[in-house]
Amino acid sequence: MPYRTDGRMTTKKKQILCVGLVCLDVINVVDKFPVEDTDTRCLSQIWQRGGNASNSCTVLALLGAPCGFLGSLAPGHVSDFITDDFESRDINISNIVWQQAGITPSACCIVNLSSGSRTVIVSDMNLCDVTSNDFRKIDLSLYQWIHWEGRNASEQVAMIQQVEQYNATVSAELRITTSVEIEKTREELYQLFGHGDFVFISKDVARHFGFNSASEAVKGLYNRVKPGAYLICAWAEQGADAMGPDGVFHSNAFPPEKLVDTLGAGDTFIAAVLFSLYNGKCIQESLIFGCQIAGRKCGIQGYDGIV
Ligand SMILES: Nc1ncnc2c1ncn2[C@@H]1O[C@H](COP(=O)(O)OP(=O)(O)OP(=O)(O)O)[C@@H](O)[C@H]1O
Ligand SMILES: *[C@@H]1O[C@H](CO)[C@@H](O)[C@H](O)[C@H]1NC(C)=O
Ligand SMILES: *[C@@H]1O[C@H](CO)[C@@H](O)[C@H](O)[C@H]1NC(C)=O
Ligand SMILES: *[C@@H]1O[C@H](CO)[C@@H](O)[C@H](O)[C@H]1NC(C)=O
Ligand SMILES: *[C@@H]1O[C@H](CO)[C@@H](O)[C@H](O)[C@H]1NC(C)=O
Ligand SMILES: CC(=O)N[C@H]1CO[C@H](CO)[C@@H](O)[C@@H]1O
Repeated sequence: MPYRTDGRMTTKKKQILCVGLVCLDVINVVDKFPVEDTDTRCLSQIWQRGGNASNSCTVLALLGAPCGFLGSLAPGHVSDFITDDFESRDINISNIVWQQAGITPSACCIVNLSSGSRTVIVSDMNLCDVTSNDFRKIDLSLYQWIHWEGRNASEQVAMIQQVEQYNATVSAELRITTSVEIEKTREELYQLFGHGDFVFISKDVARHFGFNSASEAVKGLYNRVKPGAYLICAWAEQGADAMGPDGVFHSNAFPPEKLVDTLGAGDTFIAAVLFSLYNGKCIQESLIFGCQIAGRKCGIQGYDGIV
């Protein structure tokens, strides 16, 4: 690979595409939870582009990877804010699917600074997800890696199968690596275990299957992934574990001096692991990098400052 001495590539690397949800998060920080039917002054109120795949794109872009987002939006003020924010971070949104019906999802979040509790109200998400037909329009030759946030799983499996077919028609170095995240404990999502070269699961999913640590979970669920794949599970302050054909791996967490904001720590972890693997690093090194960047994120508000 033609690296320059400053570590940058002389030839443009292909993009990483993240497929999933984008929404608006309106975050209100208060020093104590408001009483119903009263006016309260908040400590801060910020609009933030949210959604798991969307957050992972932010982190990939900050780390310096060319990346794109694929998801649905409905035209309007909320989507204007969202597309401006994507563009300000150099995230390629040329594949966004504009839906005629439904509204762009948004969430109103009240953070009680005294207790750290988060109360979230989510708007009715009647917006259609991206389908495998939408995916068919994408020029796969632009991508080196595609990541799916598990949502409309049967459609997503059909997308991954398109990638498989594409892989079969190109030479080895042009093939696309795939990864999936199974975050919610929904039966439908579990079909995603069998797809993807890298499968990320959450604590919730691990617990749902009766496992009480990341290491138990990756060992116990490894029989569900496809041959040769890696299964990865993050576990907040306990770090993260992985299992692959070459064994089991662990990284401790890297706690910040002061916990400031853990919202999106999981998305940061996934993005940092992908970034490291995308750059040819091994799984052990990538787990450590993921925990380092995610730990740094927990010490700051939002994402600016993780690199
Ligand atoms: N309290 C913490 N201290 C240190 N590191 C943390 C902490 N919480 C999360 N991390 C880091 O973030 C990674 C991802 O953690 P995990 O997915 O469990 O976070 P989460 O709290 O569920 O985040 P999210 O808000 O995205 O759901 C962990 O592997 C760890 O490296
Ligand atoms: C963004 O992605 C599209 C394909 O969806 C591609 O044609 C375009 O060149 C990309 N833009 C940049 C700046 O890389
Ligand atoms: C907010 O935090 C305060 C202080 O810890 C606590 O007394 C209160 O119950 C919390 N309110 C909610 C709704 O979590
Ligand atoms: C998920 O895909 C199915 C088709 O497989 C479709 O009927 C359904 O409406 C989709 N759900 C969403 C939320 O888009
Ligand atoms: C595409 O090819 C890569 C490289 O051989 C392989 O790792 C991956 O599993 C393939 N992806 C799919 C979806 O078949
Ligand atoms: C919209 C959505 O599914 N958001 C989820 C992103 O991931 C975190 C945990 O990592 C969940 O708590 C969110 O609900």
